[in-house]
Amino acid sequence: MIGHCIATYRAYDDKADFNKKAQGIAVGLTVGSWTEMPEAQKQHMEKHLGKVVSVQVHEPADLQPGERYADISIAYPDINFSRDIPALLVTVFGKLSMDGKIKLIDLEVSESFASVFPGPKYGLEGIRNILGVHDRPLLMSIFKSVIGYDLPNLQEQFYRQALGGVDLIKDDEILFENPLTPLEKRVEACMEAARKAEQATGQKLLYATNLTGPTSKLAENARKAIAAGANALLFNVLAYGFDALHELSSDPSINVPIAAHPAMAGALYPSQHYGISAPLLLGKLMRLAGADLVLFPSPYGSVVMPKEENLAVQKALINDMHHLKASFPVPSAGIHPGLVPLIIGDFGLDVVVNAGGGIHGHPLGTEAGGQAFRQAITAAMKGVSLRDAASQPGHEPLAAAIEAWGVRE
Ligand code: 1AE
Repeated sequence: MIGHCIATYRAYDDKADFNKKAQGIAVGLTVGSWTEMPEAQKQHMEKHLGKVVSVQVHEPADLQPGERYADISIAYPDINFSRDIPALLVTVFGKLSMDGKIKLIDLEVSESFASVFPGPKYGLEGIRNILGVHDRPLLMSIFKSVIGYDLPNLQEQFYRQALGGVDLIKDDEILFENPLTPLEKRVEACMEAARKAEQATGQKLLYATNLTGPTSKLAENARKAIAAGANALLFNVLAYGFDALHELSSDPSINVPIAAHPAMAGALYPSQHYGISAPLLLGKLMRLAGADLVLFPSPYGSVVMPKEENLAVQKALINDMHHLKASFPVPSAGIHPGLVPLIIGDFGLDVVVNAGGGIHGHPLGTEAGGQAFRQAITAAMKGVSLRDAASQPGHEPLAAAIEAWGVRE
């Protein structure tokens, strides 16, 4: 029996016959034409023919112009494409992505297609195991404004972040190979700071160094970083394509967690009418390609995503999906301690709270920035209001953060 991958689209049109449109997609993206095909050829081509699974037209009585749409699901036979994400995406949304108001909203890949993807090597549980932290959300901080920094300054910024009690530190995604802080030297300097901080905090730490360079050098650069001591990687997945992540994550010698950065995602998911939905782009596809952690905007910070969509990304990362481990959700951008109760309320404990400006911009400094987040996490987990927690002795970092950024109810 042939497996199928099912693609679901939302197509907008005020007048179209959506059943006809669905049939056109199913045939057009597989065998090309059907009715004109000679009977003998039809028998041979049947196994390649896409099938319309469902067409649900949204057409309430009070419909306004521009609001009529249909959700169309098409099953594509697996034998039409090789088992890689580029082939899958070009089949289901190659030319179609440019053909009117149509957005790819979901993909259900077959067991057989999924079977060639190892997915996240570590995933959510694996990262918790590495860090030895199982009972609270993790805290990640982001290097900020380090272009033009030399190694001692970078190391100092790393150390200050680490002393604040963060579990992960990621490079800024715009830090590329450069003469002042080249990859291997950067890793050595930061891991030395991580060891020093561990002596003070007793806390393990993952440093996700930015894996950059031409595609042909990515694996080599990842191995160099790991040989220099890197214990995690940051990767700008969408600038390279999902297949590049798949190559890295399925390489046995790249044996550290990979954090997927969403740079460029805004060119693809936010439109109502075009592109690829956030839960598919930043959820399912990132996970299938092997991201251990996935960053994406939250409903609350400086770059926002509607809450419903945000929670759908989270579900795509953690709900059952074939044999794939769950990826760690990392809602990000403009996060400060006053948002922590909302984030934990939405995501539960299996979330990485991630901040750059919300740590480095703390009025008492970077170290206090991390401490304020840890205090906010502890208070939110106990159900204590942040303002009450901030009034307790030793909670000056949280009090100063609230003074600076407030608490979002
Ligand atoms: C959605 C990605 C967020 C990110 O990479 C980043 O650098 C955030 O920085 P802050 O927390 O907004 O300063």
